[in-house]
Amino acid sequence: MSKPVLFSGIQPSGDLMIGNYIGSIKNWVKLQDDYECLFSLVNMHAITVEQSPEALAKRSLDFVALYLASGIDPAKSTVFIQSHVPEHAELAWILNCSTYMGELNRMTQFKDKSQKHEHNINAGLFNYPVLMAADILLYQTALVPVGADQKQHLELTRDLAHRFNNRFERDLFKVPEPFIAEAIAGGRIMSLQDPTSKMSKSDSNKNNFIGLLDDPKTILKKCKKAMTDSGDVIEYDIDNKPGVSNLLTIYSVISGKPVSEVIKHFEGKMYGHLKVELGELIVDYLAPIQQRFYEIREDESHLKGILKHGAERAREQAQKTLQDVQKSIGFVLP
Ligand code: ATP
Ligand code: LTN
Repeated sequence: MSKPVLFSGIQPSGDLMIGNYIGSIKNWVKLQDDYECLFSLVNMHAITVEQSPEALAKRSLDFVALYLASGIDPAKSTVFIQSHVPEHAELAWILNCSTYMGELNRMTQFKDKSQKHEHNINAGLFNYPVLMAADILLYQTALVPVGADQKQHLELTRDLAHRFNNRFERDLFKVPEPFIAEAIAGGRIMSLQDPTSKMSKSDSNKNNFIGLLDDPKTILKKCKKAMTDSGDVIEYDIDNKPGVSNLLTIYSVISGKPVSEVIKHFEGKMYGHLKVELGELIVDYLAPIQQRFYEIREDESHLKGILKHGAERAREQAQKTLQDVQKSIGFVLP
């Protein structure tokens, strides 16, 4: 029997950071043996906010190289760039015509990003979740590993799948399940300087996140500067000590030890100890990933070969689903 399908994607915006790694990529690596995996670099999503063309192109290849450096194996998983598979845009249009404005108006990511980019509230930003639904539904995806911030988009994806299946009285789309990283309380790593908001790779203040490509000095500095709470006992208390709790969470995931064990390790120590040790832990953890990244990135034609092969593989399945949908809605096939 063939394995169930897993799909996930990251948009090439900002700097890939430890929150993306913990919330997403780390799980991808873990799941890639048990699922038929597709990992996409979703560049069509990234242009919903303004991007410099040169930076977007460079960053796209950097992110894919980081997928591979983190342990995604292109021999096992399909790795591709979203815009190489035009079926994503085609299905998105069809889904758009069955998505209600009211559904999209409710999306918190749209509200957040509209506030951040008030001079560029474009139709793409509004329709973003529909494109995401197309990404997922094209491949008859069973599982979508994402951070908790994407749960609402996943719910819309499921609603759209049900809507089409009911309307055409057949299983046009598999209804996907989200897979939210459980190791993190609330499914989100929080910003280092403002632990009540989510760590975000497009944050203009780079002290808010640890980039996967940050050098050791920068990592240590960012950890030392991280905002902690009043008091001096290292304990896990999301409501009253969000800063310390966030650092404990990151320490726990990166060390592979449960939070309770981490707290025991820091018994009687000060916040400063936690920050220094966390910095060192992250530096050591990222070192081999960074080394592999620079090796992979050096051979751009090899990287592009992997992406070409990935897009061809993805397209086979994408075309099948799209044709099925087109036939069902009454499009005459060529
Ligand atoms: P941006 O700031 O550029 O809008 P982002 O940092 O939210 O982006 P995305 O490309 O939207 O990153 O998300 C990539 C993946 O990383 C998604 O699965 C998302 O849920 C996950 N992710 C993003 N931020 C966090 C976080 N702070 N904690 C855990 N997972 C996260
Ligand atoms: N919307 C997601 C990125 C994304 C995605 C997807 C994730 C686009 N398409 C399909 C999983 C599956 C985000 O902002 N993190």
